[in-house]
Amino acid sequence: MAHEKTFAMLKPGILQRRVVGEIISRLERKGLRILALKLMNISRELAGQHYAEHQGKPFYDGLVDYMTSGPVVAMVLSGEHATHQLRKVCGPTNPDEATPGTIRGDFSEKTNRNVIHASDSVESAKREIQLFFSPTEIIEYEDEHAKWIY
Ligand code: 3AN
Repeated sequence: MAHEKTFAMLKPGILQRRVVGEIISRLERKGLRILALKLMNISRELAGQHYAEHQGKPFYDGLVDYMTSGPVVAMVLSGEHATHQLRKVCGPTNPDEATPGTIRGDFSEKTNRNVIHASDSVESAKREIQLFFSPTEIIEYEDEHAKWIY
């Protein structure tokens, strides 16, 4: 089994909309397991590191303004092919293309407010997890239910 860790972040506004529990439920229902979870206010520096690949793009400044505009919910998830599974549950970057039933399809209207971040590869997940969490914040534990999911 290719078990791996991945990174997700519910973006600003999510607490005010009171849909954090509903979205996390969808991730759990898919079989993803929470290993770390926290509320954070992101600094501009951290937002810049996280979105380094987008520096210089027309939407970059607005993206950093938005990501630092209120608390986010950051998490480390694990599961078989967790990065791919998480991306599928989220749906495409542009909510216009996200089908109903996906998180972005159900909870968002615009690309610049697409509700959730999900790592796009195993390598990105490793980098992002290290940016947002210290090793002691990631909790490994027995999972007696895994045999019913995998
Ligand atoms: P994803 O989050 O699906 O991996 P990326 O990495 O291409 O997508 O984009 C990162 C974030 O930048 C998106 N979640 C979105 O908030 C914002 N973004 C990407 N493309 C655009 C765009 N064309 N206009 C506005 N915001 C964008």
